[in-house]
Amino acid sequence: MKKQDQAALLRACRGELAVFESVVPKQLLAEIKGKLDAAHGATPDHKQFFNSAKDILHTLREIPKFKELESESVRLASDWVDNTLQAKAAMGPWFGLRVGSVAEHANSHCRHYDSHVLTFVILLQSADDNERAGDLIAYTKPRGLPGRVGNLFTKSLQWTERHLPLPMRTARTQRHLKQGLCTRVKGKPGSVFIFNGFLMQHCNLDVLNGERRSLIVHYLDPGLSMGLSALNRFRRDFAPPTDPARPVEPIAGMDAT
Ligand SMILES: O=C(O)CCC(=O)C(=O)O
Ligand SMILES: [Fe+2]
Repeated sequence: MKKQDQAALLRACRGELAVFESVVPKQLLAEIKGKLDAAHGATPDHKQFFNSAKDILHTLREIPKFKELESESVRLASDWVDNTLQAKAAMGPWFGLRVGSVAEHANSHCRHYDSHVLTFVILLQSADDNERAGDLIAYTKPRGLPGRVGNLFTKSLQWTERHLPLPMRTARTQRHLKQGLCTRVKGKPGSVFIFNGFLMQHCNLDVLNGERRSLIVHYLDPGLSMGLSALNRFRRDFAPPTDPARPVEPIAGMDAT
């Protein structure tokens, strides 16, 4: 791996955002889109669509650059857990497809920390509008290490914010952008964003037109959220409301294609 990529991954472990452009080739993006469109149309609950996450992850692992980024960041993030949290973390990965659209405002401008130490966001498709395209908003200053109680307290505050009306959540994001507290990460389809979501607060803009699709992969859950993570994630993005289980794949399968 290139020195500069490794340095970016190391900084990501400490709470910065690492962006890798053009990881997924255009041709493959088009193939994935074709499959996802068909899966989306298959049933009204879009179950087949959401169940495609695992296949997509496996397809991405056939890209040498993706595989390298995945194994190196998992290695570095595991070291970070050992040295900094001094806790045992469940490896995962947990994965799911996230869709941002004009019909999905409940998930927009919802600031949060992930319960996991390592998050991959693979942008599969951008929304049409330039201004309100569901872009990732990344807060620039990582938080200090919270204890279990502090973590739960923050989570419940953020949970409360989710229930504020969208205009209030939007105004807050706009204010924070103006104050330079966060940055807007546009990315293009094929970009991969890697970060320590346990330290780096983030959210997404709303979408005015079209659909933004991302594959989210979380690794390393130190168990500091006492099950709230499962609830959050389930409600937020990880499955259609009828599906109670989040997809889990053992780490032993990581290199399997
Ligand atoms: O789709 C994205 O850009 C990020 C989604 C996210 O933060 C999450 O699912 O935890
Ligand atoms: Fe997140």
